[in-house]
Amino acid sequence: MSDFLKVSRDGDVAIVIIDNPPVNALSFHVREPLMQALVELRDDPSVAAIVIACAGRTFVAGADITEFGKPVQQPELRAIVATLETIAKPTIAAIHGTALGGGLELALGCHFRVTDAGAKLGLPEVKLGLLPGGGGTVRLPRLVGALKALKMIVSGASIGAEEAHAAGLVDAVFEGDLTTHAVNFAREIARKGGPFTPVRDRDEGLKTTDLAAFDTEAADLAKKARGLEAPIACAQAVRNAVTLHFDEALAAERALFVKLVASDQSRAQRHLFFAEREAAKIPGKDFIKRRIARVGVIGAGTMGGGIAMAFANGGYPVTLLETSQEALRRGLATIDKNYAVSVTRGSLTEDAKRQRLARFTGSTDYADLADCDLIVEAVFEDMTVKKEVFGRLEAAAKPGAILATNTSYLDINEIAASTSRPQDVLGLHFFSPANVMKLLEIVRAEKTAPDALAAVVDLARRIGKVAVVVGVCHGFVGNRMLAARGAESEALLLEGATPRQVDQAFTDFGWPMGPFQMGDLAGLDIGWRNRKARGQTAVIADTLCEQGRFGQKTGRGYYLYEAGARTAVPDPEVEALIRDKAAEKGIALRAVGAEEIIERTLYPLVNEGARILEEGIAARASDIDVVWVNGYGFPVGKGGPMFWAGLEGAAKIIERLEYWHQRTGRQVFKPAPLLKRMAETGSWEAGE
Ligand code: T1G
Repeated sequence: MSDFLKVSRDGDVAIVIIDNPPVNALSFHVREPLMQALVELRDDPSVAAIVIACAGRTFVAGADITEFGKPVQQPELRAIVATLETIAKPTIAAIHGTALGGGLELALGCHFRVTDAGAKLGLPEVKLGLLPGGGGTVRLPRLVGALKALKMIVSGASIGAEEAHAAGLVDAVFEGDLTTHAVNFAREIARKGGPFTPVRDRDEGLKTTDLAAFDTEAADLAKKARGLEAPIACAQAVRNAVTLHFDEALAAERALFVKLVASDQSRAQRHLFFAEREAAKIPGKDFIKRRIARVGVIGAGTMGGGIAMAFANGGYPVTLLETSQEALRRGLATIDKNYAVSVTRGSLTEDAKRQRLARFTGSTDYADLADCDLIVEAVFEDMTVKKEVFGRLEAAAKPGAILATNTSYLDINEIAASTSRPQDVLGLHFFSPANVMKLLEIVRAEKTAPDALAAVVDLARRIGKVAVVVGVCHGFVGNRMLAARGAESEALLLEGATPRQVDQAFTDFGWPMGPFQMGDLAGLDIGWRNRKARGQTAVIADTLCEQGRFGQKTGRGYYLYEAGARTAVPDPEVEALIRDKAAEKGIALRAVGAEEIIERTLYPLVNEGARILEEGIAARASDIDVVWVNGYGFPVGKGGPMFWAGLEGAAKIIERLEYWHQRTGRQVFKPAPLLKRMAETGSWEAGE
């Protein structure tokens, strides 16, 4: 036996319990005793059936991701599954919590799978830049059919117990004590007698395959891969399950897995998996997090309404405060409409909509915030207005309530200092639409209390947000770096790049869209208002706004948008405007290539990230990657700007930054000292 695996007996049924907290990953110290136990139980004539279950909160959540990139230690999962399929007596996987990746593949090595009602099953390897490497691509289609397997494996999405049962992946779903049910199921199966067919020899799911329909679906999925290799490999492996003999398909899966696991894309996506979890950890001693049971939101506009929905969607009662009944009515009507759209789209049931709406209480009286544990203001982005709100808040909010501002740019230390309770003040920078976007920048002000910070970090995870703790500076991490990325936008246009060429360079890099298309989507008037407030100008963007060209919402911005459509069509008028402005400035137009576009946008992005790290605004380089992947669409296959800098080569980035700095004199190109140290040490961590 081992500390990570126990075998017990219930009569002639053997029960193998894996116990490897926190998620029962199939680490080497689990695989070794598991293999040994399976061989012994297989050869033990007193054992009529074998149940594999897990202790703790979940069934096996996959291979141990921390082992990738290190020498493989036998036995591998594949060998364990192959051994399982040499067992003639019935083998049953008893699944609670999640059976993911290698965990589901282990279960697919069993003759039967039984679950409790809350179980979720999936093969999410594609999210790590991988494919199921333990036989999942060849066994899953045999049970659920090639098309469903294709969708599950390429999306990495899990399915619930009932859906899995209906699809033939699960043989029974039990209420109550799962292990007891599993043992009874095993005993009954054994009593009825075999032979028991291993999944590898079952093909009911393959017989119904329409290969043409499969290829059509696979082609559609490939279009969404945006340069990622894993989704393509996943589809190929599932297709092999249909067209090749089992062993050939299994060997092909292995070859594809070995290639992917060594790829930069998978290293990048595995980096992000752990980076997201690190970002939510607050250094320092353990403290008792403040309790948050009820949330108040001030302002029911676009941001306030979205923030209120984010909390209601996470199960929290929300008091939504506005200045008038009419403003409150409008805000609540928008929320109701948003939920109605989700119901129409099928992503929300009517019942869930009712439950969520029931969590809202509207008010125009600050006194109604007195029972809130967290209050988030999302009022007009103006310091005077914010201070007025906090002045009223500190009187209305109960002692210990956390007072959060959703400001994107304003100085939160100044807001906190305007109150008598700065220890309760912090920033919750949501990204619009706040009920959809995953990223939440949690801004720690100078005097923010650790127990308040820990409470909102914990709350963020509970409402499905990806939390990153950042420090106070103009634009915090994301928007400050966004400014650096866009600093050369106008210069690139005036020197000869068209909006389409710049955007194409970005989409070829793997971004969902480029900066000009993004500007048209968000609305060019937002940036215009910010520039005017700060006394800044941008000759092309300002001129477009002066002409009422705000982007999609006005049908034209940098691009033209046919009535109501979202397709960006290059606009000759804009290109003529750019040429005219360049001529006015005496700038000779020239061809600007994609490489130059990337050097003048993404290298400054990395450089500003290095400055942010130097200043301690972000605690880790990986936190910056989490911000950019979850808040701005940085391609996951490149791991975020700071991880990508390692792939690109810090020395090369410095060399090009120095070239552009010398050529333009602009500060955005002046290499940060930490970037130079990264080039020397290969690490962003100070002192490494
Ligand atoms: N390996 C190693 N550590 C893991 C892990 C894993 N598979 N899954 C989670 N952890 C750690 C995680 O880093 C965190 O550590 C702690 O467990 C709690 O996780 C051969 C090749 C299961 C839904 O992709 O989706 O199998 O921060 O904070 O929110 O074909 O963890 O506490 O130190 O996420 O309750 C495929 C990944 C692997 C599933 C639970 N499996 N995990 O969520 O907790 S590749 C996956 C998750 C594979 C085979 C292939 C989630 C969860 P720490 P958590 P959670």
